[in-house]
Amino acid sequence: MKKILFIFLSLFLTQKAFANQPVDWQLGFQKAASESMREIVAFHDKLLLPIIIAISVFVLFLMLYACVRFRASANPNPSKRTHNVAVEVLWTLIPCLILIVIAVPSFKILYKQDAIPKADLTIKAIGYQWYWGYEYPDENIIFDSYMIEEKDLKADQPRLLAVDNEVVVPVNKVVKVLITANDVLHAWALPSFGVKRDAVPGRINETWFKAEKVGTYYGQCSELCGIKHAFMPITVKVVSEDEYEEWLSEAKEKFANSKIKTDNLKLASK
Ligand SMILES: [Cu+2]
Repeated sequence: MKKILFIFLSLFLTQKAFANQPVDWQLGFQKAASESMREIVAFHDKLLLPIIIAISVFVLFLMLYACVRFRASANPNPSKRTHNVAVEVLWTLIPCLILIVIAVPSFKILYKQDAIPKADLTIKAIGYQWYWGYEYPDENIIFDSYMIEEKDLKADQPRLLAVDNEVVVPVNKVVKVLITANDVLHAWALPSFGVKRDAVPGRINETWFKAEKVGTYYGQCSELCGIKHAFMPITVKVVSEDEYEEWLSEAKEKFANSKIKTDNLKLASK
């Protein structure tokens, strides 16, 4: 009994805060943490997957049927038929109809993601070779976010995903993300929020998310951007509003230095 209690307690105690990252042998999507991602997952699971399975099964059945029904031994004199109007109309029309059935809900989700609701806060992500820089323009916070090397990882930090300075955002708030790059194309992607946008030098792309659960979420640069493309992960920490305020006041002090440094650099390069 004691043992069971111990196992139960240890299971309970080791449960970490909600974290989303790829897991071994994962087949599907990461768990959704925003409405937008929930819709994407539902679209995939309830519409795309059944259609794909139905088409695959149907084609497999046709192939097996043709192999057996029209085998050489049963058909010593092969048929000379080359056209069948009815079949040709059907195999053009049915795929068109299937595409329309897929397109309607797909466009609905796309347009919903495209319209940014009134933002509660704005962050700017800048892709560099090979790390991400972040700005909170309204709070005057600027910092860089580097991947933590494998030898420096702490116990709860996932390899190739954890960074030194995480993006921190409050839960249940609309976060607008401005995305750009300084050198080559990068892409800011966070699977749990259903967010992926190219970071293009000289241009600012926009996206948004509203995280519904407190936790740590991991993403990666999703545009081949050079030799260390795999080593510029994205970590977003979603916290309660109080914790966010606390972080803000700390961050304003912690990153004040780097702001001055960047400003000096800008001045020096002029
Ligand atoms: Cu990149």
